[in-house]
Amino acid sequence: LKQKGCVIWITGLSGSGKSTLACGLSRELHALGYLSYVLDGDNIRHGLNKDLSFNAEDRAENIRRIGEVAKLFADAGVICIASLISPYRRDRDACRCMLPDATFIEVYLDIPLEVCESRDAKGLYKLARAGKIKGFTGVDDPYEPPLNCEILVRPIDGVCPSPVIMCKQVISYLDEK
Ligand code: GGZ
Repeated sequence: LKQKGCVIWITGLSGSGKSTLACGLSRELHALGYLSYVLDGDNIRHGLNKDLSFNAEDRAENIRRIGEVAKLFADAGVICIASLISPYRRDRDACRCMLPDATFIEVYLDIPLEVCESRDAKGLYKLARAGKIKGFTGVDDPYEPPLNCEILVRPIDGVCPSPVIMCKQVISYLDEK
């Protein structure tokens, strides 16, 4: 392999575009000849992590397990893309600490709640507002933004970056490194 393994950790609210970015990045990396693998919180909760709920303790465990698996991929030389809300700073930082220096690249999708909520692809925000889902991140559960992420993705002049622009931003960071 002509690549070094690393973890690209994408954090942000539901509807911020994490899965779309992860998928786009994986395609783009493939086109450039790099091997990557996506670990998506929502998918993994159907298999490996199907025993976990959304309370703080189970979210921490979800993040810990995905961090451990991501580390294995990175050890094997793969660019592992983890996309999960991972709302607690402490849990994300614990994953960072498991990895060699400069191999944990935290990408924060800083997309306003109103925008995420207006997308509401699965109607989950609507259910959360109606009280039918309790403890929904951003509605009645916390989200702690990173203090020192490697890549910050945010609207420019009120315009949210498209998936293609987000992808370019991450790829150009990787290029520089
Ligand atoms: C947040 C929830 C919840 C609650 C179900 N809070 O946008 P989605 O739908 O497709 O992805 C979200 C997914 C979040 O799983 P993660 O593993 O990424 O979360 S964490 O990192 O916090 O463990 C959302 C759906 O599950 N979902 N209930 N209460 N998101």
